[in-house]
Amino acid sequence: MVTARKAGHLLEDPSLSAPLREIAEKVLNGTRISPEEGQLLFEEADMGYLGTLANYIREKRHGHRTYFNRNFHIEPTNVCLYTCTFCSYSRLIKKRDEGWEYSLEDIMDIVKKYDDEPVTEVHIVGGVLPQYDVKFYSELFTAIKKHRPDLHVKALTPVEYHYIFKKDKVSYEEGMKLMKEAGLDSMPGGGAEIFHPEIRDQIAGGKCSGEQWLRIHEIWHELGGRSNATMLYGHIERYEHRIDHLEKLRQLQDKTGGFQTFIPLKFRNQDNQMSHVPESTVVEDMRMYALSRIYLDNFDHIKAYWPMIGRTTAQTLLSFGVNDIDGTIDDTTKIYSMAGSEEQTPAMSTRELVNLIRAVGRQPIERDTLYNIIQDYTDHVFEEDEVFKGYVSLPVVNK
Ligand code: V47
Ligand code: SF4
Repeated sequence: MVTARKAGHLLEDPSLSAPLREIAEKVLNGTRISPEEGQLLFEEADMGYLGTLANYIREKRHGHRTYFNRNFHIEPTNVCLYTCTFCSYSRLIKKRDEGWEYSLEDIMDIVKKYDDEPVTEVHIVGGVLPQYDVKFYSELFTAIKKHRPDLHVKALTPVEYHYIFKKDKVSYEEGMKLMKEAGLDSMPGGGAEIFHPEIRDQIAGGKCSGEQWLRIHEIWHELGGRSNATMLYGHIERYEHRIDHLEKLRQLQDKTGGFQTFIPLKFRNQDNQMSHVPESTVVEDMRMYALSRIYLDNFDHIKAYWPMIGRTTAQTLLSFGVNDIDGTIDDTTKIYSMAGSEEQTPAMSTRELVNLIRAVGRQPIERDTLYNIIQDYTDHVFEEDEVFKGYVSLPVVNK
């Protein structure tokens, strides 16, 4: 455990500048840091300093507890109207024959493949196309809930919601209410990218703005829903844009309390329009995660999404503010493998996830999407023949 005394050693470091000492004191006292102080941390604080403070907060909040869940993804299509420059996954409409477009029945077939598996969540997200409208998603969520009421539907982002509500001429408020009634349980954190228009217009032009992203989450929170938040970092943004993004999330969280988890997403540069932009170093990744933990004092959880960042970095991040590493995934997402992640076939059994967490001295806890504890694996002994797969193999449907 990093106790206050151990973290307090930072303050005894004679080489520490006065402003960094002041910030460390604030963090150790549980006082919120300002955007200017956040900017200073990005510019001047080294990995050791940030890691010590972030780990102090992590252990104060969660001890060694490290959460994961058993989930699978469904990506209804990889054809998309938009042309985000960081996206390796989407195919333009004119090349739609290179991609896939699932029907409602195709998607239900995938859901049914998991009938005998102990998964608790389906994460649905993909490209934006006109046939996937309010009616389609309402019918889909209703069908999933009818088939398996206890499966948590974590689906779509403000990118899709903004598009379908506008197309079908319903307000955000009416639209989110319809989704809730149809069976939507929570919203994942995607589509946030970088809120600041100076960057957003260059990398994600045409899709919902930062303000619209935040407004849709706000409305969802007002309806009693929970959601996650992300930030795509390490491309053409500057530190001030990262702080602007974190600050807007912190302000909305003060207002609604509806965010559960923040997930920094490292830009991966394979096969996209920004392939010439070098990826951030692992040291920069460590700093980014630690800074998120320090800055977002009103977020309960910081997640390292292992299919994107890789298993070994995810393990290391458990000492840099992270207390969640997402789930078994079951090779059901292509977003990161197509963008050059180390994880080309992202799937882990429960046993593998548990061992990954244990190997770095942390306590593996299986949670559901809303962080209710399903099982504490700290002292669990796996039987030789115990198969906690939580995943099945799926054929690639290519239409
Ligand atoms: O919005 C796309 C990102 C996001 C690349 O809420 C890329 O639990 C890096 O949000 N390099 C979608 N990132 C995924 C997402 C997510 C994933 C896991 C869990 C949760 C959650 C949310 O993926 C997109 C975009 O920011 N992305 N391409 C890329 N080349
Ligand atoms: Fe479409 Fe999403 Fe890719 Fe942008 S990131 S092109 S919205 S699939």
